Amino acid sequence: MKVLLVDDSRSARRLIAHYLSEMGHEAVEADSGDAALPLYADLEPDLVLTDVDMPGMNGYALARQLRLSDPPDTWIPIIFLSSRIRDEDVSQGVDAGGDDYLAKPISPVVLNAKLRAMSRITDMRRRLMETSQALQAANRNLLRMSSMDGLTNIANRRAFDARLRERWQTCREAGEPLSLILGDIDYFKRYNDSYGHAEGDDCLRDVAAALAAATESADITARFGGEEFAILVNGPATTASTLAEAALTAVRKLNRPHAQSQVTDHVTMSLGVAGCVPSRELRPIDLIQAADEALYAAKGAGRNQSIT
Ligand code: GH3
Ligand code: MG
Ligand code: MG
Ligand code: MG
Repeated sequence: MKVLLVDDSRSARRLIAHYLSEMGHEAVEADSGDAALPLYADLEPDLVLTDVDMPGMNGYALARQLRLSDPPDTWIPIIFLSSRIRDEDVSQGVDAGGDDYLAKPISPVVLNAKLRAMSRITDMRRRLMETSQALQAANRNLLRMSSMDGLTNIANRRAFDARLRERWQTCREAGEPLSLILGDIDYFKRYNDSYGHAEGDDCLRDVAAALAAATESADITARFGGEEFAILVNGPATTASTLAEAALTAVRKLNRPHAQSQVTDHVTMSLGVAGCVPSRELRPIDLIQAADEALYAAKGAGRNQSIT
């Protein structure tokens, strides 16, 4: 262990430093509380051994300062050394942030035992912190994954539904318009039939990436279902229409062959756009239904287009 040893008495420091090095620990010495503070910050010791009675900042004040300077989830053991150990001293030492009290003159056997006890706790703490950090990272990862579509790597239906509820509420309170684009790939069943399901998956990934890139200004672009996509837009239907045209163009520009399509010989998409100002009389499902009706109309009007 790296031990910060604070004592105004040079002879006391020498003796304890000698004990510490015999026990295989590294001692860094400070002759006052004021000298100890910057050392503590620089060295990041594993443990602090401090005298109580010192000119200037005494051991208790030092302990309080150290605890204040520590980030919330760190804990470096502080052990007081004093020839004066009354019950109140021990109590005061603990209140100042200390963990134990050792009587001077120091017994090397007791000192060694206390250091072993403290290092047992710090080791356990370190392991717990590592486990907790690993769990937090895993949790963040799970959270991210639970809102992402596994095939296309864009937002999934769950994330879309949650976002729609959020935006609906906010727009309703602010009296602002909210719009939705629903898109569906044209003749995708035929695509699967002629190119195979794996190629179909690849097509979905390409279309999703093209849509996401073309609709970066949207609130969220998500895979809504099999080969259907939903794009939520903060603004009126006219804004969403412009974005839908951009999405349409982006999919066309993929130039992905689709020999069995009845529209062109490349993969295309149909889009339906709807907008509203959310109110008490309306529900999010009404916006979805309106966009779905527009999409149905786009399909009926020959596909490869967007209808508002
Ligand atoms: P329309 O132009 O009217 O939309 O015709 P369509 O063939 O695209 O419509 P339909 O809903 O009949 O077919 C959708 C197809 O999408 C059927 C299904 O096999 C396919 N599909 C849905 N999810 C996936 C997927 O994850 N991967 C692949 N490869 N195909 C999928
Ligand atoms: Mg002293
Ligand atoms: Mg469909
Ligand atoms: Mg389709």
